[in-house]
Amino acid sequence: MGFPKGFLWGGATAANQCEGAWDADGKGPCSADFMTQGDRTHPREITFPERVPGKVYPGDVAIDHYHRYEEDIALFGEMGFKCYRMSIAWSRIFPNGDDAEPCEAGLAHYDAVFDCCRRHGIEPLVTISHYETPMGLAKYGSWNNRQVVDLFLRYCDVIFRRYKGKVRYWLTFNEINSMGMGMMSCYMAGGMDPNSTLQQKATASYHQFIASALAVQLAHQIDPENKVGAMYGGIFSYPATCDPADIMGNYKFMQSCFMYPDVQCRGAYPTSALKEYEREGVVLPVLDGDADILKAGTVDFLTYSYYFSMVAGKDTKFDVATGSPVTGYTNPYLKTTEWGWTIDPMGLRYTLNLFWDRYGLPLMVVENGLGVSEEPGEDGIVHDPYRIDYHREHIKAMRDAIDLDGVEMWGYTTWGCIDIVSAGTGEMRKRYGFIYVDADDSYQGTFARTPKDSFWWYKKVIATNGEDLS
Ligand code: BGP
Repeated sequence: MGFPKGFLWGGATAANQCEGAWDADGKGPCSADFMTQGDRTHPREITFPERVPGKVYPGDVAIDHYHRYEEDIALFGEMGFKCYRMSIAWSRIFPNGDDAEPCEAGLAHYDAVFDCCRRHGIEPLVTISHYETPMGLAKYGSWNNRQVVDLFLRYCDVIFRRYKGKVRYWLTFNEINSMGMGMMSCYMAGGMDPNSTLQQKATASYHQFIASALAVQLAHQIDPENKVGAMYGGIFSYPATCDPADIMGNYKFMQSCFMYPDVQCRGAYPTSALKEYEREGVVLPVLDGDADILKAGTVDFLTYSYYFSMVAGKDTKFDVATGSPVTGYTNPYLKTTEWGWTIDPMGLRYTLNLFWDRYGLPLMVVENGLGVSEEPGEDGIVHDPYRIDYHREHIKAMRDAIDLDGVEMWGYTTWGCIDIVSAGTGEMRKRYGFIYVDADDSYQGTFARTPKDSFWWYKKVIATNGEDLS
């Protein structure tokens, strides 16, 4: 009973949100390098192709993980992490995306990071593309252009060979469904023009699916030990009422979101998505042989981020033009965070069941956490019982899914295991970590790392393989 032996407990980050060193050692400009800071009410701005003097670009310094990874990974080791989900910055390996040769300094950096993980007994789980696209690819139209599939595959080929034996778990695209969502999302998901049309976003998604399927095959070919997963950005909704019209409205909304894991897990587009595209006049850029590529490149496991649940119904239209995930309903049964995200541990069990029943693939929750603005107390320590409660309830929900429902789970990596930049707002104040980082919203501070109370709690959870949640 309980979590299986070898369960991958750990935490997660993304290069653009923690590394900083945005132009160090040959790194080229990436999508994140043109995103300013926003806040709860003002979205981040995208200033590509310029960087505007005087604006805060949070990824420039972030938490300086690029230079402090040894200290950070040692702290993860101290917590007993079995797994560290991180991403490689593509623009450290191919600074412009289409360079003739990879950048040795970038490759050597991740060698050192993976070696450091191994020294601490930590299995790296590597996201190949996490909201960080070399902006040298913009001249191709980014993912609108099939050539970018080849450039991505070249990047994969280089990292799969270089890190063979050091990395065994890979995720192709972070929250691949972001491509179909709002303007900022398609920019984040693939360096796309934020004003991209539905046709362009559908084309870009199509190319990412092909790229992902080819990457799965390449990874297996280079090292049969490799396991490659999909990563879905956890949008889930409940029907607003039991009115059949609400049930159908919610179902249609979910169908449009599940198109992404459907393609990656089943190897083909669902008919509902094809019909929707047909109605909208979208034509997918299918080449001969593509159907076989998608079929042969299904993933080994499915991962997702889980922060909140939503409500949808008869008035919900998945706005295909803006792709906005706002459904028009709220859930009176759930409390929300400072940033307005519902807190719904049972929803986690629900979604684990849903995906297990739908695909029968092993699952990992690779992002989950509570973003809070918090300060250390007089003793210099952040006391965060709210974070402990949050994770305790979500861990119980996973345990129920495993014990009571028979769901197969490989692991759980909490989001922002150390405080990092918020992807949505660029704020530092939205903190998820078990480790406090002394940096403010202007990215000033000592950058000292201090364990919060939750650090010691999570350490105990891992040491007891999820038995002791007290
Ligand atoms: C996911 C992203 C992450 C991450 C997280 C939390 O969508 O994959 O990169 O940041 O959300 O969001 P935020 O940072 O906006 O709180």
